[in-house]
Amino acid sequence: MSEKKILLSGIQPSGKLCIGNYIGALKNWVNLQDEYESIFLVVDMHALTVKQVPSELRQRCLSFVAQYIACGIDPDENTIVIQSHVPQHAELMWVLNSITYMGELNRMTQFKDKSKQHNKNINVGLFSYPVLMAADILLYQADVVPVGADQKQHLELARELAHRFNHQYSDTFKMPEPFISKTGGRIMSLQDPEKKMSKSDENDNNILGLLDPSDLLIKKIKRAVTDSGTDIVYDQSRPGLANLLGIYAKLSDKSIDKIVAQFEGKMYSHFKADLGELVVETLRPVQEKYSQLMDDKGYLETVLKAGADKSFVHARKTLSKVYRKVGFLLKK
Ligand code: ATP
Ligand code: LTN
Repeated sequence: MSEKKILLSGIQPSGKLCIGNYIGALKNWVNLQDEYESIFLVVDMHALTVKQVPSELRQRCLSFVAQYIACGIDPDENTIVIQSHVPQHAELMWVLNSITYMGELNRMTQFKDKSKQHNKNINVGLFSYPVLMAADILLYQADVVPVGADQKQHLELARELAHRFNHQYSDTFKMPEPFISKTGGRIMSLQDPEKKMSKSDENDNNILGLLDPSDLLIKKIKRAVTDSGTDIVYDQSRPGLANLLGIYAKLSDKSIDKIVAQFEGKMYSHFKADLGELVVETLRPVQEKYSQLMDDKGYLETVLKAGADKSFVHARKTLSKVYRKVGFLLKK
């Protein structure tokens, strides 16, 4: 194994990847990938917690892999893996289920939100979702986990379970650290800037999709909710404008102050037109690379085969240690 620390993160193949996922997660993955031994998951088992059309789920998994690579993840230097290809995720989850309290899962805000959103399908998977996420992380002894701010509570549970297991048996799991950007950790919906931008949002006008055509991206930004003010300043009580400024800052790598100075005396329409251009220019190379990759499914399958083989080695090692510690009789 290399000397580098381990980075691990994942995204559910539900909905369509959006600029929130890009800024909150993918962009950080790309920036950090060389510093760590990195594992990027497509968490298809998590996606099952809300209703999926099987053929679409299958296609979306491959499409997400292509989008990871198109955004700049280097599959030769890092591991890209589909969660269901490595059975140890589910196996470790079962062990962790037995040291997780109902009360801990009941407090999870994502569970509360998703239960409201899918009130006809509040299944056990939705409830124990954070335990599977803890298994993803602990299975690979991850040191750092780059995610958006909405995942902070889940990360805290993963740390708590690592600590609990280590204390109850003996030192087994590394303590994972969250990596959440101070700005851009929570990109908000375009039409409803009080709620987070979410790739499964039913209203497509709320999100900027990574694969949306340029004219649609520009149109959505033009129509994004702002307020009746005229000056371009950063003010949390003006959430629509603050969100657009945040997106501008993250994509241009400029500070908010610098952007505010740049647009002093200009109108919203001017700022939105510039932001539209910035988003389109950022996504153009991603979309080009994506089309090339989707024309070569054989290549994507090779990446996934290598990813599964490599992950399996890490996963088997941790799981057999866990099975031994909890007292399972080992198969000879
Ligand atoms: P869904 O709507 O399908 O539940 P989602 O958009 O919330 O999905 P996830 O798969 O839950 O996306 O998250 C993938 C990654 O993107 C996570 O690291 C998450 O924290 C990050 N992320 C999701 N939404 C945002 C957002 N609005 N701002 C910043 N980061 C985000
Ligand atoms: N729950 C995460 C996705 C996820 C994840 C992980 C993120 C599943 N397993 C492991 C980091 C590490 C979400 O973004 N909804």
